[in-house]
Amino acid sequence: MHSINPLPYDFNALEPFIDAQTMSIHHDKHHQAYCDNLNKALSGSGLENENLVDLLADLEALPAAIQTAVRNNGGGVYNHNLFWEIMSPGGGGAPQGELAAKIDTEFGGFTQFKSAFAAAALSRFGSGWAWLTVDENSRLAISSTPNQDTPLSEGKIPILGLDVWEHAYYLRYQNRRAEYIEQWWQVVDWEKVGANHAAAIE
Ligand code: MN3
Repeated sequence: MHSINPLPYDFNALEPFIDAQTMSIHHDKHHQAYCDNLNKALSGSGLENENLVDLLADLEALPAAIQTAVRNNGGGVYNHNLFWEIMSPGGGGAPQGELAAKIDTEFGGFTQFKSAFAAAALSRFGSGWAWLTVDENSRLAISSTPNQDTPLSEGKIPILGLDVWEHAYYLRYQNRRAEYIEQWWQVVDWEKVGANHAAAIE
């Protein structure tokens, strides 16, 4: 049985950038529903206790009948676990150390990185995610996926992700996705993203 990680802070901890009601519905209803549906899909498959990362990394190895359900709901479980962790009430600021140096080298600076990431998040049509990933050669890349697709299924490790489904921002920002993205930087926990980066390049 899979379960979702508890939020590492209170529902209202990311106010005013992300409101408490959005966090509550997003974590307790949306995220929990992905998990319930993942468990339902895996039930009876013999894969109930497989590691989620392993399942998502090789979707084509799964029985055809559950591929789509695992892709959507397993992705939903994994993506949101990451999302809660890379935010914090003490977030904002800029990356430090090795990750900062790499962002400078690969994107030309933190400002340029943020613009490119925001463009990926803004141009995702409909529901999906924007990502900062690490590939097998330890290189960083910005990308975007539809629905709950995860970079794990493309052989990349996500270290930062932004949920741009309307359920992530509609109560506070309505149709103003650009404003949500701009405000979201204030809650990004760069220390955690740096730790994700360090783990990904090990
Ligand atoms: Mn979501």
